Amino acid sequence: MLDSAQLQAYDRDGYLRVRGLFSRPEVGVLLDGVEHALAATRRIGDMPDAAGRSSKLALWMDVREDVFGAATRHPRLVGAARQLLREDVYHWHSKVMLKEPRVGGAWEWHQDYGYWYRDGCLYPRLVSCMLALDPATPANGCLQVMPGSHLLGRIEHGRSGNQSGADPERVAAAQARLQTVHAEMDPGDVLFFHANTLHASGPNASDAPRRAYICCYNALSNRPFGGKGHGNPEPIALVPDDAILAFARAEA
Ligand SMILES: O=C(O)CCC(=O)C(=O)O
Repeated sequence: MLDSAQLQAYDRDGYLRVRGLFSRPEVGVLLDGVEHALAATRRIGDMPDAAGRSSKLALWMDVREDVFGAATRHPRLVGAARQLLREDVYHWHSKVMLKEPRVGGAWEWHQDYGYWYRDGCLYPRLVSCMLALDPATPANGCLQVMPGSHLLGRIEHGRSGNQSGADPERVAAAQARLQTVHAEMDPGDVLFFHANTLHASGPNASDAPRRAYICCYNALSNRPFGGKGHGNPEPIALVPDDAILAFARAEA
């Protein structure tokens, strides 16, 4: 359960980092899923950055009976998303970001609502929950956020490499007035951020991967018009608190 100081911080800043929301053993089980099951069960795509560097990710909209489905339906994520959006939520989509050592590319400054507006969501009433699977630092391209940028409203987005980037003139003006914060994270930390929060990340210049699971939830009242959008706009059936650990592979 988030407390009122955390809710206030999220409302003010447009993001909230919760340390150690998931344990190291839970992160270990998720990483095992990334290393041993992801490539076989999900399509891994590439959205090169403006410099042509590879930004690999797997993105899906369904919820399966696997370790990622357990994370999607986990009470610690769904409960926080419900609190932050002040209503019930549904699964919009999930991603595993695979920022590979030395070659993993950047993500340009953008708002997620820059994408999701086009999917028919009338309101930016979605939240992204970024669960760190590796330590995330400036050296390996941790997420950067501009506190308070969620109050700017939706900014026009255009193509930037294979990605969708916010209007660079507006981004520069916002940078001149707002701080840029490097959201450093340890494995198990979760960064919750608003759909209009400006965020970006640099390339991975280190020798270690920077992987993260990002689950996005939409408010149930904000289902897109015109039959568009992602996910299935139905309430989520929660899993028990130990559901991720239940996917631990037996020791060989
Ligand atoms: O993984 C990252 O560094 C960027 C993620 C991101 O920008 C997003 O999911 O919208």
